[in-house]
Amino acid sequence: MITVYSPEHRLRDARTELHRGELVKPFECPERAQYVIDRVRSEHLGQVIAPHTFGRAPLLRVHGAGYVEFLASAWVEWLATGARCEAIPDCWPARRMTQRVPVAIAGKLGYYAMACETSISAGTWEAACISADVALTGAQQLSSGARGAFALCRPPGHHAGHDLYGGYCFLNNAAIAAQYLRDRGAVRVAILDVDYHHGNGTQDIFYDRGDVLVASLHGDPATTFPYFSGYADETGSGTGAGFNMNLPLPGGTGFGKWTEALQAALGQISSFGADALVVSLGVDTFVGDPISAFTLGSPDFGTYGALIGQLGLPTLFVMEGGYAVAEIGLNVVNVLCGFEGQT
Ligand code: SP5
Ligand code: ZN
Repeated sequence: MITVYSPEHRLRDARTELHRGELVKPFECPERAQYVIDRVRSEHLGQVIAPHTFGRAPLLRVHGAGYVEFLASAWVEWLATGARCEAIPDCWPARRMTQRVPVAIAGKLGYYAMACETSISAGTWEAACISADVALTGAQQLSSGARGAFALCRPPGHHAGHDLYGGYCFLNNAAIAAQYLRDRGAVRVAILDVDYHHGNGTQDIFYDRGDVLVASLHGDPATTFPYFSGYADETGSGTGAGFNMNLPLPGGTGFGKWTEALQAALGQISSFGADALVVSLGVDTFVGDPISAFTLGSPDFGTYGALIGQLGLPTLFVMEGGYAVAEIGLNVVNVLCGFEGQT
């Protein structure tokens, strides 16, 4: 399987993440992608290629123009205020307040943020664009007939909505890739999100659409980030009614119960009649993950990769979360090898 990778993911290297009231070194760090690419190479998964440059048009197919402008200029506008540290919002459009977009950068941060653990730093926008290019180059591989491809995206994307950033995400790489596949002739595309956290951004982008099925397995939002999205009764609206599937699971969920939920999602994807599958591949379901609460073991990742492979669909794997850094490469490559039938 071809892997798409750019070392320029390192441009996203924030110093701060708000965690339990403290500013700590971010869990979503450059070492993550380094461990994954090292494992891809040591296991001889296949060729590693650099991304092509697609520009803004494919981003604007799923994100708002004002939001993209905001991301592109946020760091420069933040520095111009005299700020000396990274950009973190401190005021939000909460219940009964106006949803007008402020002019000042401090206000825009609150308007566009769905969570404030994610600091905006020098190079964040450049890295986010390259990460989207990685996903798009992977999608292009499927359009050219590949059965599988791996987009080693960093920063991740599934928490980024139409006009929302947060959860370490800025541009929704999986959504951008799925829309690209639609625009290149796929009639129906399914997105399977196996990251520990609910893919609220992906759900947001496709919630009223029947041409892209979104199915997500995740920690119960009653107790788990992103808290305000991911309940089972969120099933889609309008022409999208019935095309959003949430499978929230309790803390402590192990591979048995997790696999039952996966089978339900795979059944839905199968009856949907997808032409292509995009997998939002977060491996923060791993037992050793520092911010998550499922208990999958490393061999389980290979087992479920094989189950995904049994769908027989052209499949693009898009890297999302996973913060047990030393094991991230093993767990990701296990999924990909399982998919290819090499366990
Ligand atoms: C892409 C992705 O996986 N994003 C995750 C963003 C999670 N950010 C907030 C995490 C809050 C963690 N709470 C820690 C509880 C520790 N027991
Ligand atoms: Zn996650």
